[in-house]
Amino acid sequence: PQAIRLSDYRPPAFLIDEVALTFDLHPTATRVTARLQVRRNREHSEPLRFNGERLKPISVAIDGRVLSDGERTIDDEGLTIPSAPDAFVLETEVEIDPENNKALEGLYMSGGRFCTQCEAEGFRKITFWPDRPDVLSRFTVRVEADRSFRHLLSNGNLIEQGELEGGRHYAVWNDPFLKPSYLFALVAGELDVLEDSLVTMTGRTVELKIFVDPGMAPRAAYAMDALKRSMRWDEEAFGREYDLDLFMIVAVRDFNFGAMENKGLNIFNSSLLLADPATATDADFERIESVVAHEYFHNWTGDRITCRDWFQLCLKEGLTVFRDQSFSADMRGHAVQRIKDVKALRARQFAEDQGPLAHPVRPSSYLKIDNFYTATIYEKGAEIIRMLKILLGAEAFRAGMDLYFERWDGHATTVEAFIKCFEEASGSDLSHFFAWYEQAGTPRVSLESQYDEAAKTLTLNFAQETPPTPGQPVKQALPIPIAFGLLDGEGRPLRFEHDGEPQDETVIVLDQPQASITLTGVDRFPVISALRGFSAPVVLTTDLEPKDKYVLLAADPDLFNRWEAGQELARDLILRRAAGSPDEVNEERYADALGRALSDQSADPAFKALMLALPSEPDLALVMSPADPQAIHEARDALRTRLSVHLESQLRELHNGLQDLGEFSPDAEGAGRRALRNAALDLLLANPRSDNAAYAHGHFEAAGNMTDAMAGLSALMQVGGEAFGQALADFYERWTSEPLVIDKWFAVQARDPSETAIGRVMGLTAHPAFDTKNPNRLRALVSTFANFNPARFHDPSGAGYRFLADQILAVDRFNPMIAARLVDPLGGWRRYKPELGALMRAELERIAATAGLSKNVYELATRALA
Ligand code: HT7
Ligand code: ZN
Repeated sequence: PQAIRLSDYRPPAFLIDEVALTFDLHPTATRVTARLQVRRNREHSEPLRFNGERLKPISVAIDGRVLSDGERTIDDEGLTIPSAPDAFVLETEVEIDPENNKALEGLYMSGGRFCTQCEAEGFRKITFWPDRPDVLSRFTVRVEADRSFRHLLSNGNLIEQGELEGGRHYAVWNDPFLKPSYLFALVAGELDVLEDSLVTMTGRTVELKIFVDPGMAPRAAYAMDALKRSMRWDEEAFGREYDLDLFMIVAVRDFNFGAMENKGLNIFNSSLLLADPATATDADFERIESVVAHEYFHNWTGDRITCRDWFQLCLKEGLTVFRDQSFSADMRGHAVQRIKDVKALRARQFAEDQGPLAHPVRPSSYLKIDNFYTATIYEKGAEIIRMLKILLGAEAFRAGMDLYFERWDGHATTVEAFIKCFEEASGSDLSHFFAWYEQAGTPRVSLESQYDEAAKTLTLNFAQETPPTPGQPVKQALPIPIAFGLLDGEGRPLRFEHDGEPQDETVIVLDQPQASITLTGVDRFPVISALRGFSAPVVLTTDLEPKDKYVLLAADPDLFNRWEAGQELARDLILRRAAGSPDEVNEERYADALGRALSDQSADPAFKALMLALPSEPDLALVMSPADPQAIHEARDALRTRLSVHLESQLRELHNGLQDLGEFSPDAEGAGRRALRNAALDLLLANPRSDNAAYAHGHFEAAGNMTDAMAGLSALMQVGGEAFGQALADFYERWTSEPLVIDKWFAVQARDPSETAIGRVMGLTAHPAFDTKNPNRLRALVSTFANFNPARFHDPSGAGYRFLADQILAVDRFNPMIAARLVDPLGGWRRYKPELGALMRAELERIAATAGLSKNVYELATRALA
């Protein structure tokens, strides 16, 4: 297959100003008629080539005249008209089969309803079109269907509706805003609707509608609340007002991704929209809030201003993740949110950067763009925006954003054009900063310090280096903002002077391979708190000793670094154990320090819950070379047991004292208390006391909400045996008719690290409720197993790898996008013990050698092997 390169970008040969689409909906034979106002873009004599896949052509006409076979050709990839006029009306009619579309791209059916997913290249499966984001058009859409499909929805405003003969009806929608084809959406079906409204900053009333499965409207209340808060926040934080008079969201159960920002008609995976305390956990509520915000924020960063080409994907995704993270921080607390965001970044993006699939935030070539919806584009893309704000300051950052909105509204643009707005608004030269978009890999920053007691000076010596990544053997130094402050040995903030200015905290920009700075007026021996708030996406190593880290853990006013110090101490203890030399003295010391952190009455419970969780096994695997997942699992478990025994009475007190007394509230405060209580339970269960099974069972039985029920089930998983088996059976019976809860039932079993679990996971693929065609169900079992159960996925027998490869090959036959997303856990094979790495590699080779593989899986499997 042919790679697509950024350097080959050419403006579109033809533009479409207006389009009128008519959908005559039938599950297996839908007719799509398109009437396009086409014009040649600038002077050239190229033929017209429009994309089109899996379309059954019925007719093609120009200015009312049907073209003969000789005047146009249609192949697997689209329509070619060798000699087209400069401006004309193109009319096409095609037939498509939504019912049998299991790739879930284009127009397909989910739960008996029609719905669409067009990003990135799904529109070409609906009609002939130049399916690229820089062709912006005004859409009018007529939808006709049997009356049993009660709601007929598309983008924009409803301008007409009525009845037709033969039990059918229709609706006509017009979207006044220019948009690319990937933002097109259509939904038709029997749905319930939750309605509300919001008065915008200029006093306009916007109708808000959330469409869900019949009977589910009450479960959309939290999403509606999150939507209204997001709309208000975007007005206040960025001055952005919603533009149409109607904003709709539809929930569907079969969806390849989380959600989609189609103009005025967002489509959501139901798992990211429906929630009530009985069926959803706090983590679900939190995720719903952030994804509702994310998709809403795309209205300006994605829809009103879109990407010129798919290489610019981070222009909308990185920026919108930054916006949703900022919103969540305002809703739920800045420190806790930052810790969660960094945990996710390290787990997904740092891992990606260390493996064969590492790529720049703005890549320069791809085979299938679907494979580039990665943590690098999204999460590292957001980190770049965050650094931009740190470097320029909040005011200049906002001025740059304002200029971007003003200059590029209604256009498809590039990352260069975006950065230029900040250069102009701030008067800074950001040419060096641009390397963050073009260079892959996670910079390693080291910091060594020397304190001169007589002179009261502190010298900080920094060095940076980025390891090579595929295709980029040589790296340049990047501008890295490092926020830092000082504490004294007692944990009191220590003032210092930098460039003659007295400071509590400052930011320096490290833009050379090495740099040295000297602080003056440092009165006492300092403990350095560096990279505060994780001011840059780098791996920092310092010459801090454990005693310094204990100071930070106890007292750093920067809560991110307080948490980070605890993680580093725990990580080193686990790695010592994994290497066979446990440091029992420091383990006790760590347990004491953790105990003190837990008894700090002024600390937020959500923060304490994060302090209580040890680094995850996949995170530990990233810092062990070569990685030995079994040794990590055992060592981590052993430290947990020690902590559990040491902190037993405190953990029980927390567990007993934090019970929900009043009504359930999904807000940050209620969720924080439950998080701490359940983290205490989780750690308690690491103590092999015989009465713990009953304790966990008591928690499970008493649970009044899904957060506590799942915590109870996970605790019973640690107990295993009959206690876990019975709880699983009861849980299944109680929730059989709730697909989103049954997904959790599959996921908890997929996480079970006990030795018999692998057989159970394989057996679950034959369970009547398992359905590979439903991405949520598949992810719940297969993806959870491969990503969150390292002890069993990396089973020395290779059975875990074989299982994953079998699933990839089976799913690839009907849903390549989802199959490709499963390849990643095998991709890191070089980082593991040679005997494991060889088994992983063998499975990748088996996949790559399979005939008829999709481009999606082929690209990832071959890149992983290269
Ligand atoms: N912009 C959306 C991306 C998306 C997507 C991409 C490929 C295949 C299916 C998809 N569904 C949604 C989601 C977002 O980032 O907001
Ligand atoms: Zn997005």
